[in-house]
Amino acid sequence: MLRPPVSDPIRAVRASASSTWSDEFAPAKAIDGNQSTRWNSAKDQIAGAWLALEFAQPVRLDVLLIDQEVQWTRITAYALEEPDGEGWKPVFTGKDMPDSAVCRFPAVTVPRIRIRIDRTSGATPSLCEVRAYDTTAAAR
Ligand SMILES: [Ca+2]
Repeated sequence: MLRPPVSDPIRAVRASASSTWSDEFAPAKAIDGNQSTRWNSAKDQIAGAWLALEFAQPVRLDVLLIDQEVQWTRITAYALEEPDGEGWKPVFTGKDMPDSAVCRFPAVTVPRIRIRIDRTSGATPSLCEVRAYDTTAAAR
């Protein structure tokens, strides 16, 4: 199993989300390098909630590390999606996300990627940190 750091994370320049609980839980809190800050979706938004990472230009990546907040709830069904025309298509689907998820998928070159939450164990989803990696770079 991959453990970080295998390489430096690919820096996301911006994070956006389907909704936000409050300014304290803004999307940028999921890419600020601080495990004690987090994004949380708006009250009552669970299925269909998403958080997207945006890059300065298209980047190649094949791993996403996701640290979720588990004090109140756990994400029990989710997908990672790449842009597809005007929409999105999944590159990875997962169930019962651990505290720190290592999501590996066939490498994609994309300007953005998003985590779509389909279900949780109860409350709204919350992500402390999300980091993208290209673990194929060392092999090239
Ligand atoms: Ca954070």
